[in-house]
Amino acid sequence: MSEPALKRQKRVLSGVQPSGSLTIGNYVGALKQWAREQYNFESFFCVVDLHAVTVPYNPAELREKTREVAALYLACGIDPAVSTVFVQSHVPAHSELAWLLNCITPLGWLYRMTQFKDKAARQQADSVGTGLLDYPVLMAADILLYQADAVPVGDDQRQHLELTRDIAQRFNHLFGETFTIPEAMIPPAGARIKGLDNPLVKMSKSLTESEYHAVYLLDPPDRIKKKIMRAVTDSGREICFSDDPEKAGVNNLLEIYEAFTDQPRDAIEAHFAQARGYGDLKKEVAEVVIAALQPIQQRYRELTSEKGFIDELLAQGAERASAVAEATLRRARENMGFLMPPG
Ligand code: ATP
Ligand code: LTN
Repeated sequence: MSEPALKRQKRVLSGVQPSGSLTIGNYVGALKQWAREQYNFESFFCVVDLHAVTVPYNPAELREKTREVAALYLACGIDPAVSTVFVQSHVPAHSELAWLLNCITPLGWLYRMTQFKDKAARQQADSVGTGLLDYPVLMAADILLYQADAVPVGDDQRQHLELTRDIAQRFNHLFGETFTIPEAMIPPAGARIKGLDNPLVKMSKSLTESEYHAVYLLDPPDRIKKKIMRAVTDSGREICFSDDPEKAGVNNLLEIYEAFTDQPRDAIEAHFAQARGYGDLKKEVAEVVIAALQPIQQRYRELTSEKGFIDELLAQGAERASAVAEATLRRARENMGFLMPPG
């Protein structure tokens, strides 16, 4: 009797762009669930540096932020003995699969992407790079190379995940079963944190001039407090979750509190029912954020004090990631009809 086929553990893959300093939005929308899910899935977490060059950037800053983001993955609880942590550009299969997928992705699918429309609108029309339009195809390559079953991301990435599924299905239909169709894994709380200075827009690490827009993971406690105390709210006093755009500021503070404390909404509303006003809410939100970031910052300092540690870890990660990525790329090339090199 033949052995039953070994069932492989389900996989996740996700990434963050080294396009600025990581915010609490990146933490609760992405990293916090990565750290939790790494024990349930075989996990791959990459620093997506090839994505960060799709808008104007500074090369020295890119290098610095790439290391910083990798160190923050670990500081936020990603265990390199459990998960594979690597830099996207260290695994050339990402760029190569992106080219193959480009050739089966209709342009119309890309022009529809809201992130493209938003980011393109911020630049002079004649200087928007082709890479910005092509961004989601590279993201699809990141995910499909690892045959990921689930992709833990914030709510803003839903559309890109749908596109990844469409591309995978089209490829499988044209060339035979090649890729796993991945699911988005969006956290129940904290998937859509808004700017503190403008609660109608997403909190972003790179698209702002205001120093009161975002709390960064490496902000010292007094800055965190100052930013949260200055968060835009309304002139009312009622502290409850709400979809009303007028109440978006208070709702955002409550969602931050929810994501950091993991408490149910009714318990949070009951807790704040006695508050004297928004000042009390802000003070408590600042306290929970500061308390959660303190150990992350401590660990970040330890990890980065050892020179070369992060680079060494990224080298090992790239090797592990390459083995998986190369196998998928080979299958994709073969199925597409490329003559395989001898040997
Ligand atoms: P940029 O401003 O450079 O476009 P970003 O801050 O949106 O970047 P990304 O690198 O694009 O960050 O995203 C990394 C991860 O963090 C993604 O999973 C994304 O969904 C999540 N994320 C980003 N911003 C938020 C937010 N405000 N709330 C929840 N999740 C977020
Ligand atoms: N587009 C993503 C970043 C990203 C990503 C990925 C996320 C690039 N490749 C693969 C998950 C899986 C964003 O968050 N802006």
